[in-house]
Amino acid sequence: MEESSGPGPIKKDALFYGMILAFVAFVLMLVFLGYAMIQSRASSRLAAQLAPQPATTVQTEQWDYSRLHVVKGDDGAEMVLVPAGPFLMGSPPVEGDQDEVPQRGVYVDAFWIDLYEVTFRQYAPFVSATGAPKPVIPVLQDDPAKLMSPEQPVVAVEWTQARAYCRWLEKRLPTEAEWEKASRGDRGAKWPWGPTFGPGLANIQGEEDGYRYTAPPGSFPGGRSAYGVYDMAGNVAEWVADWYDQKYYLGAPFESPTGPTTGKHRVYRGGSWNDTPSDVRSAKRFAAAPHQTSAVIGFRCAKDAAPEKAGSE
Ligand SMILES: [Ca+2]
Repeated sequence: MEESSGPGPIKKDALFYGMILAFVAFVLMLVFLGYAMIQSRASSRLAAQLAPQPATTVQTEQWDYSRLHVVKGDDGAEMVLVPAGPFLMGSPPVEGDQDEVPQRGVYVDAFWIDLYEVTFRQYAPFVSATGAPKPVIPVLQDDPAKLMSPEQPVVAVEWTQARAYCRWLEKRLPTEAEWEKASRGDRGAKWPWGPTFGPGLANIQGEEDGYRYTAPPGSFPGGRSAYGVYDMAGNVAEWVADWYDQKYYLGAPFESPTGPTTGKHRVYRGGSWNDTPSDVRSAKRFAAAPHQTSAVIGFRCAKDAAPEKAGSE
């Protein structure tokens, strides 16, 4: 290359073409840079599409369990305190069934509730001590023994016997409102863990979750409720204290409702190992005759928490 700067003997043409060349090179560089940017964006988009999708469609609330108040009773069952206060009960019309409307704010006094569903192992001493009938699964197109090992949740218990079991332990069945609050927290979450259903959060219909029938309570830690309660969705549906009335929410009290004073059916909640995601929603209501027994219905117990004692037990 010849000297390219300064006036002098260089021909004007050479200077002119040199400038043109430099300009063209500059433009080419810009074009190349632009192309490279577009390419890299496209490839990163492609990479994002091809990357395995983590369960981003399932929203869970990441509940904070650091301040849970859990005690273990004489029966060995852990109970958690659900503090007094309001929660959203029922569903907006588009989200749930007719018996779940209207959705409303309901105040519930503080109460304790079992962290886990009652198991066959826990239920057996009650049968021995009181002469209560042994659970017998009425209908199952398989060997009932598959549901009846000691670590599995007890099923095939009449409502009356479930209540008697809780009373035997100086507890009681939770009310329908208490049960729903313990399951969905105070902000009306659709499922115990949050607003969308996802795999691995509850034992429902099908074996994809690892269980054809019941799972030992506590097998789905990702599906705990805001109060740390296990298996409120699926596994076994659970008897609660209230009589069932399809229209109860239309006129029910807003403070610690205890259900209609009479009825034909008792409420059970939570859905079971034989239900769909929609039927294991926290607001979903089921009803059955109190003497009915079923391979899908079990229960857990609750207990009053006197306000002055709530922090000291
Ligand atoms: Ca299942």
